[in-house]
Amino acid sequence: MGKTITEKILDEHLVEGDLTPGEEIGIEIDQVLAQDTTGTMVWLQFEALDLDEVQTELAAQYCDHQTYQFDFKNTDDHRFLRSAAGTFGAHFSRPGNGICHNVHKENFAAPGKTLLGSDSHTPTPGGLGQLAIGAGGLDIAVAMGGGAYYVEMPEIVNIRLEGELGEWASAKDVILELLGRLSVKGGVGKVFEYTGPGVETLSVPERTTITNMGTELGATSSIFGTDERTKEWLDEVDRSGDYVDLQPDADAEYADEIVVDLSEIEPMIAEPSMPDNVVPVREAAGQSVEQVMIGSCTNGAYEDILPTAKMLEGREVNKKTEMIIAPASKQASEMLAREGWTAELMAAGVNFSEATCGACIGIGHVPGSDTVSLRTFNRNFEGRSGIEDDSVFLCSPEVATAAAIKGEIIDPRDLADELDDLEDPGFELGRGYDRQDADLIAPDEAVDDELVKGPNIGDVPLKDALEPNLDGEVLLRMGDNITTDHIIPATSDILKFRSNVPKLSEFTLSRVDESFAQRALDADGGFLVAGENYGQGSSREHAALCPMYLGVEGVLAQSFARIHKANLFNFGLVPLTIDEDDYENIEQGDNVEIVDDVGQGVRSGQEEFTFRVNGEWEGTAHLDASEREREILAAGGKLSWTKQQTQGGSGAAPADD
Ligand code: MIC
Ligand code: SF4
Repeated sequence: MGKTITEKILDEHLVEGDLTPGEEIGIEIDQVLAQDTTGTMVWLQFEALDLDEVQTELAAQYCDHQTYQFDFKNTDDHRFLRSAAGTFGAHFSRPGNGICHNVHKENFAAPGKTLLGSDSHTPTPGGLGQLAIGAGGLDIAVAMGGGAYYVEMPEIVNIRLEGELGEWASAKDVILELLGRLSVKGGVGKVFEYTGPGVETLSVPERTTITNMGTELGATSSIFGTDERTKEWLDEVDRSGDYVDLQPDADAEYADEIVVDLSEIEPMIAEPSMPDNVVPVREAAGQSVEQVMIGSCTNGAYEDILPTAKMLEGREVNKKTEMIIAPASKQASEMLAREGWTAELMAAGVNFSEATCGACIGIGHVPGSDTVSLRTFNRNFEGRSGIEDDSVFLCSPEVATAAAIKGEIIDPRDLADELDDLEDPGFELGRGYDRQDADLIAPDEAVDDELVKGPNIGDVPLKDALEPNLDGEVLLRMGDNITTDHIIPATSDILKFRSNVPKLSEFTLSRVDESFAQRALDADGGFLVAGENYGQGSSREHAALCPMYLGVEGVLAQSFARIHKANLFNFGLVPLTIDEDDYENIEQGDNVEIVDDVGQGVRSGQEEFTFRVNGEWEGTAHLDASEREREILAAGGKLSWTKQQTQGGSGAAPADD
């Protein structure tokens, strides 16, 4: 039987299991990446595992999320990260050099290789044929130590692209269209593989916009094959030697096929406050816009900013709108500056930010009260921009720029009718990419050889082995699609504590209920209850680590997002699924007792557990876990388990051992 692109790469990297969807597989990881707000935990855990040298072909540590260093704690984190990269053998990208996914794409991403990253948008370089997966920091630390990465073998879905994008339609509209069709949980347990005649009409930066935002579908990863367009990109970034041919076999079998006719795609927009809240721009037209932002790992590349520059040439940003461009990499800023576009854009009324994630997680450029902000980003979860009740729309650079010119949401095709000299800027691949040597420190150029820890950098908390009895209060009952931004927000006032779990824990679920952290501590144990897709969004393991620190023992939810569920296992919290009726009947404050011996049940492979609520009624909860995940739970988390394994001779042992 023929193979898909994903199966070909997985086959080459498989160290455990077989490629049966739904079964756990272990794969060898070639490259890893970490960013500043997850990276500190990665290296603290690397250290706690007694590992002393990176074992993967390549590891890269980026400083990209909080580059403004509002607080010495951020600066200390960056200083620590440089020292860790130097000490253990990773590349270091300095604060301001750009967003991990973009700098990685420009400098290191390679077709056919596996990449694991402590950021949920790690699948970005799937656009050039790399199989890239986001994971929690502890999984990154273990992979960097040479351990395999374990994941449920996904179903491979063929997204067949036909036709060619029409005027004013862009790659962002393609992924928004898919989000509208499939929803934020439509990709859970899946890899989306893009095939068909439409693929060759898209260049690598357009493809990476699509693969980047596959994360919003909940997908394990998204990938394109390689072709002349991949060669063209690798030539531009001076890495043509990294090219390998990657195409699905003609008789490859897919679990499903979704056809997208590119010629029918029109400008789309995601309305507040979910990325799948998608409508054609014309349906949202007329709303006044106070802020427009171009940037983020989705649409902050040189190729995303160029259309804006062309549209604004000889024009001005509307007087009632503020427009900010945050290039995704310093490379993009530099190219725009060299070509004179920066000056043009400034003259048109645009402000530039440094190359950072920043505003995407509420750091800077927080929208005003009751105002509309249009962003080319990938997430618009409520409050993520830094203000509660925000009104953030997601769209392409063309749609965002049209709104900046008009001062209100407008389909760029309609704006082009109004202004007869406005033309579709089209797509143009950047020329003159140059390796960012000044801001990248290679392992052999390291300037540190020991860890430097500021006073805010704490230890990694550990949990005891799993108790036989789980019994406690429902500390919080939540609805569907609770994001990791709800569990541990990422705004600057909170982000500075990512290396200090006791302090960070005080903010746990504060966006849902301010009293939560104190109540959890007082209750000395208990449960969280949620609806569908609990923990969607970020890879931040703090969303499991902090509840664990506060004494939460388990989560009862209708379903879980992939990375968050893995993080719950990694920190010893039991993720149990319950059906809708039981979910409806449980109330906050109820007492839940797992009737079975959990410690023994987890170890012995038991899948169904009876739980009793207030001693009055009983329900059934399911534990969907591999043998390895059960061992991890029983040990109280992956750190303790890996140490036990390493002492016993496996665990973080090299994948090819
Ligand atoms: C995000 O987009 O939510 C983040 C901030 O990049 C996170 C990582 C983090 O929380 O540090 C992600 O996507 O994994
Ligand atoms: Fe940064 Fe936003 Fe991309 Fe996350 S989604 S990596 S915060 S730009």
